[in-house]
Amino acid sequence: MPSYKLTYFNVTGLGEPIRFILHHSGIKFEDKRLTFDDWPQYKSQMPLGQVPILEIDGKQYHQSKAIGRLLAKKNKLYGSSDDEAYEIDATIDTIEDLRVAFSQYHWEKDEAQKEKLKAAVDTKRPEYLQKLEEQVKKNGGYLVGGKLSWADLLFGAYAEMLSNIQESELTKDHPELKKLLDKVRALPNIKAYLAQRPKVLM
Ligand SMILES: N[C@@H](CCC(=O)N[C@@H](CS)C(=O)NCC(=O)O)C(=O)O
Repeated sequence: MPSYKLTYFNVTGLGEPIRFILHHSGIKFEDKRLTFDDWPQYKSQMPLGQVPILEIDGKQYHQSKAIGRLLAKKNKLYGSSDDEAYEIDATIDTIEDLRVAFSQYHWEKDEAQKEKLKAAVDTKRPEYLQKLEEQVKKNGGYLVGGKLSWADLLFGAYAEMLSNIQESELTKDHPELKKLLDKVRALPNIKAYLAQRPKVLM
């Protein structure tokens, strides 16, 4: 049995979809959560000086989406055909674009620039969520192919942070996405993980 270790911060950002895939797939792993104070001593050990990093039997894997794809392929969460895999990739890119817009807004310190970034989020959010809403409606309650894929898990993992940033539930105006989110959070291993997860910083 390979050994898995995920190193990331105690937040629900780029590492959280990886945690969701590992938990959902029943893979035991060490969930190492660095503090921001500890980070300087770890940075130089990481490829590109960033996290998340997944280690499988001591080999380091970097880049969160590449790690997600690798795990999704190994655990049948990457569709049933090349076309479905493409749909999953495109959906993940769409959700990631939205996450980046939220994140840029959230971390911006300059007030004038922050206003501009908020306007960008306010334009992008309804457009992107509506597209995803229609996708879920068309795909029998999932984002792609009528069954669970890592696109659903990534959406479920990011929704909490995006809701925290906008200070209201991300899916409040999108009933299909809300149902999807509830479904992901009710998956037995995800539910158990969320129930015992340490209190996250965001
Ligand atoms: N493209 C990379 C981005 C990784 C990234 O931006 N990681 C941030 C945390 S979310 C980080 O390590 N920040 C600390 C630093 O750059 O010193 C990925 O998807 O893994």
